[in-house]
Amino acid sequence: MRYSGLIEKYRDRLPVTDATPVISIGEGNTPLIELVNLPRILGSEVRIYAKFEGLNPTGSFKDRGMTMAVTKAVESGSKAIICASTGNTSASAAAYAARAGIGCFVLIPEGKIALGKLAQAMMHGSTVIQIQGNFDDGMRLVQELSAQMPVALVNSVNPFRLQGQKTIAFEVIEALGDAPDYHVLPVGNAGNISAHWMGYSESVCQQTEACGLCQGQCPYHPPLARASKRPVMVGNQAAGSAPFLRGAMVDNPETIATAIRIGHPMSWSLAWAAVRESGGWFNECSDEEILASQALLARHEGIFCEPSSATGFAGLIKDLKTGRIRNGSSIVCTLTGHGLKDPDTAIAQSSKPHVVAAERDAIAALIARHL
Ligand code: AN7
Repeated sequence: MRYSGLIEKYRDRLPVTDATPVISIGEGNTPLIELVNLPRILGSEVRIYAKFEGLNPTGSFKDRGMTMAVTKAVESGSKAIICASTGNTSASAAAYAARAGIGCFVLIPEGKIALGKLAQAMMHGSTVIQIQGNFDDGMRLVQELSAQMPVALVNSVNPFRLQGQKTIAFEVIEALGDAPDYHVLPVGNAGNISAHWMGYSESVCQQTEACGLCQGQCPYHPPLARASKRPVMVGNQAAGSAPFLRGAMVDNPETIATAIRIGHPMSWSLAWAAVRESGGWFNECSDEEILASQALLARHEGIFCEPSSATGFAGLIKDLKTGRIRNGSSIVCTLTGHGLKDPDTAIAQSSKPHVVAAERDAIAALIARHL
């Protein structure tokens, strides 16, 4: 059957009815790519799978939540949506609003969002409002504005966002046949780690101790996703923007990973619950570590994710080095957004192209030097 988006696929586990007007651009169903070179290069005997969310319609995991949030906004009669964003939410909101034929207002921090994301929000026809403030300022403002005006708030404080995003766990379980031992990912506003945990929690058979993998026969077992356990959740933050490591909100977050430049995460309690209940933890990674891990994925696995996405992998490298994640483990790493979103950061850290005459001999000499 033709794949037509995650709401159709998981409608039995999402808050929709037959009358709900589904707004989809074919999101979800992203590949789970086993890393074939980096475990050896890192000297670890583990299986690492990258869930490459950069292959969603607008290039990030935000589409999973946005298909639900915009669907429900349209169902309830909204004619416009609004969000604050570090970039990806605005790109996704703009695209789904365009698809639905409704208005879209996005508040972004001036000068602090990656070029590709700005291009998307503009191209999809949203009203782009650059604020002289950061994401946390924007978040406060859109909460106030949506309470006063007829615009539906589609940030992850909208519960339908997490409902859509939880489907990533269903897909991982289907691909692996069970939950992995560990699931690592970057954390900014903390909606995604909360949604992952929700998805895993809904997939695990409550009767596992009694019946093992019960093949969907017991009433607790969802029909599509079957897991015997939930993974340990590891959340990773940029060091300059790490409220979960500080144990308190951060007022002036800074990091090259602009998508997670967030100091006052909205899903604070849910994220702590995910980490505590799973026996997990948070890591912080420097900007240098983030860029190095982005380059490792690009150069050794052919996977180009954005810096914020690489933060999850940067944290994983630390945990493998310290032995906190043991040999023999299976690990899923969510790569939240595509590297093409942020060409400036990619170009700045790569070696420059060679400029030569358009002559065979000159090029041949260059190739010979690099063979
Ligand atoms: C690539 O777009 O918050 O912890 O406004 O774009 O669920 O916030 C983006 C967040 C990780 C963090 N990776 O996820 C926004 C925004 C990428 C992101 C995160 C974001 P959450």
